[in-house]
Amino acid sequence: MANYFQREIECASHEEIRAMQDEKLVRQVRHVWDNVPYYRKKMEEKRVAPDDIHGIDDLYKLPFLEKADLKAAYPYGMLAVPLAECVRIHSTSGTTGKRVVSFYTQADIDLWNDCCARALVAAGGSKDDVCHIAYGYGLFTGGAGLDGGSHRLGALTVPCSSGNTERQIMFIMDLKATILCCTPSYAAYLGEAMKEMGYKPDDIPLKAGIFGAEAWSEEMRRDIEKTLGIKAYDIYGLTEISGPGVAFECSEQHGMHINEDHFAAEIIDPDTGEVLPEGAEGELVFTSLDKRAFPLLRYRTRDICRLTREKCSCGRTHIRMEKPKGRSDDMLIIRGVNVFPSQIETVLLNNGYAANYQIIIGRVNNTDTFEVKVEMTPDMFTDNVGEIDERRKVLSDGLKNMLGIKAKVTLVAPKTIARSEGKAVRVVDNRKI
Ligand code: DLL
Repeated sequence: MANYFQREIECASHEEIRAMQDEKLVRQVRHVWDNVPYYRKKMEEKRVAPDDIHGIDDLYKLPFLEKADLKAAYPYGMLAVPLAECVRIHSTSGTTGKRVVSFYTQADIDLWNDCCARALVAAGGSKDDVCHIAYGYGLFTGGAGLDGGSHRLGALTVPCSSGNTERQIMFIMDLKATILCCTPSYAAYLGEAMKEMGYKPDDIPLKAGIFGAEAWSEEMRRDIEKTLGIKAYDIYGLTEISGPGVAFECSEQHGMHINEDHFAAEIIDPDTGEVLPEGAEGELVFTSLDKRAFPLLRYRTRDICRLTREKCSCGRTHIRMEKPKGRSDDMLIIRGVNVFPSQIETVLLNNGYAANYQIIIGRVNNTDTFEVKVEMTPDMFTDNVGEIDERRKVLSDGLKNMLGIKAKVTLVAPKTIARSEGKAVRVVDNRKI
């Protein structure tokens, strides 16, 4: 029997959800028009006014927002309420230029906490759990988001934040943590460290993990589930739209339910902006229906995925998004071929490697060089050159089959590629174009 945090909303009929979205969108467009001159100007340029928006079917009439808009409006240009009503900011982990700053009223925080509580309940969580949070706390939304959800549930929250792996493991074991929240790459690293310390999956008290903030493959899920002895659930979100909990996986582990009462989702063709039908692959676009301080309409996420309304046996009716297969702006173009890091990861994990790898791209004589550097696992580590050559060939063939282009495969000793406590750094692009 499935548990829900807010059954009346999570299991509402499609008609009920639409009616909710219709009403909220009309209100939200008016709120933005009245309070955000930057977006009002964009609407005027597109010759659309609040009176043209009667419900969710009119969403396509509204202009898109992109990261460039948020940078242009930095820091206060997208704020839709007086500063005195805001109680918090968070910020994205951008590495260049100004970061995006997102604002929250207390009501915005409350609805975000509800979304994260829904995710925890969908992963089997309740007030009886000990929820160990190893997402970073601070400007990043991971720590604060799951922390809020765990409090909302009444679980015992362990706000460990990221870093200090030994201390993390000590608290997980001593406090008998049952739910682990962190990035999938850090979960894999924790699993590896615990295995080395001699812990077997049965010794580890964890039963579930809520992992997101970066793309991860099904193979990586299976690996983490095996080493930690847990069920691993995906969670998705972005700072601009609130943070983690925009969508989350249920017991079916087959796509993430989008919290449709708060966020309307569309899939568009990233080149033309045209809205694509359900089931088509394209760029995910979100409209925030309830947020008051930072209410983004038609925000282009750059994440590439599909949506489905197929019935889910967990009983939730909210539309599901598949695992994003990458970002359109993370997509690498190598010798003219589109390559997503997740495709490379699938080949590695299918061949028995862990997800410890780096993709190194360069350019020599106007031709791209493409190297995949992979750690051997301790079991496969050897100095027998023939054996290493054979392994390299198998991987190289697998990558060629998956991507259609040839990569130079370099096998390195276990633990020689730097680990990350937050989002993993997988790509080193040395091309100066
Ligand atoms: O990563 C929020 C978050 C924290 C989500 C903790 C889940 C757990 P940002 O730093 O703004 O926010 O990065 C957002 O990360 O557009 C995706 O490209 C990527 N991303 C987030 N979750 C997933 C996921 C947080 N489950 C960007 N799978 C998004 C794949 C993800 N990519």
